[in-house]
Amino acid sequence: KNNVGIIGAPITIAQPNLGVDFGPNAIRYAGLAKRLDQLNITYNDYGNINIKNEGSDKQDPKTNLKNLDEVVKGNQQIAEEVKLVKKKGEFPLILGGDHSIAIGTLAGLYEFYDQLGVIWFDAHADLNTGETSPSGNIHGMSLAVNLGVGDEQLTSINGNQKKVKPENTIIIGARSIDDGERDFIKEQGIKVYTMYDIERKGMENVMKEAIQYLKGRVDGVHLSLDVDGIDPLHTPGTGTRVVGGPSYRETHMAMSMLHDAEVLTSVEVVEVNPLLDDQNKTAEVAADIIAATFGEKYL
Ligand code: LYS
Repeated sequence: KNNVGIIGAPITIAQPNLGVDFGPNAIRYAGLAKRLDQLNITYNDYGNINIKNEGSDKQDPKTNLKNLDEVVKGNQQIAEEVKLVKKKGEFPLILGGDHSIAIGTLAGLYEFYDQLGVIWFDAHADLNTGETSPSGNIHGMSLAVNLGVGDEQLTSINGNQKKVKPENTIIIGARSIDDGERDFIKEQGIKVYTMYDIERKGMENVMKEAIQYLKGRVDGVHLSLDVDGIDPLHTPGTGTRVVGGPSYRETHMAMSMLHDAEVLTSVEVVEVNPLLDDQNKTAEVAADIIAATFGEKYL
C-alpha cells in the first residue's frame, strides 16, 4: 500500500453533542500510529484541520438546516486537504468529526475517479434533506448531499456534480431510517443492507456480495464508517446510538474482508465522541477497525 495521509477533520456543529471534535486525537491516542508502524505502512499525519465550530445552533426557518454556513466552510477546508493528500499519491485516512465531514471528503475525492464507489457503514442512512430531516442536523444529510440532493451550498462544494452515483453506493448496518429516507432509497435505487439483511444472510455473505457488486463497476472505493454503525455495546462513545447493530467481531471481519479484497482507496471513521465514551473504548474500537482495513491480522 502507498503512503497513508492522515487528516483530522473535527467538525462538530452538524450534530448537537459537544466533544466529537476530540475524536481524531482519541483515535490517535488509541495507538493508531503504532498499529500502522507494525504493519510497515508509512504515513504522514497532517494533524487536525483548524475548523471553526461556531454556529447559532438554530434551525434556519427557510432551509430547516442548522449551522449551514459554518458546515459548508469546514467541508470546503476538508475537500482541499483531501485533494492535497491525493495529489501526493497518498492513501487518505480521515478521522472525524461528525458524519457531515463525508461531504468534504467525497468532494475532494471524486475528481480522482471515473466511478467512485462508497461503502456507508452506519446505523442511519444519512439521506435526509432540509424537507425530510426530523432534526435539522446536517450529519443526517451527508450521503444525500454526496448524491447531489440537498442545499446547493453543500452540493456545490468543489463542483456541482454528484460526488457519487446511487448505483455505486452501498449502505451497510442501517436500522434507523426516517420516512423521507425510505422514499429516497426506493427512488434512487441505492443498495442497502439493513440489520435484518445482515442477520439473515450473515455478515460474511453481505460483504462478499458488496465487494462483488462494487468490483464490477467502480475504480475506487471510499469506506465511510460511522462508529454508530457498530452495536453501542462496543461503541458507547457516540452521539446517536441505536441498539441492534453488528458486533465488534462482525464489523472487524467485514473490515478484514475489505482489506483482503484490495478494493479500498480511502477510509474515514467518524462520530467518535470521547465525552460520551467509557475509558476511550470507542476510539480503541475505531483504531482496531482502521488497522483491520490496513491488513492487521491475528496470525
Ligand atoms: N436520521 C436522524 C437525523 O437526520 C439521525 C441522523 C444521525 C446521523 N449520525 O437527524
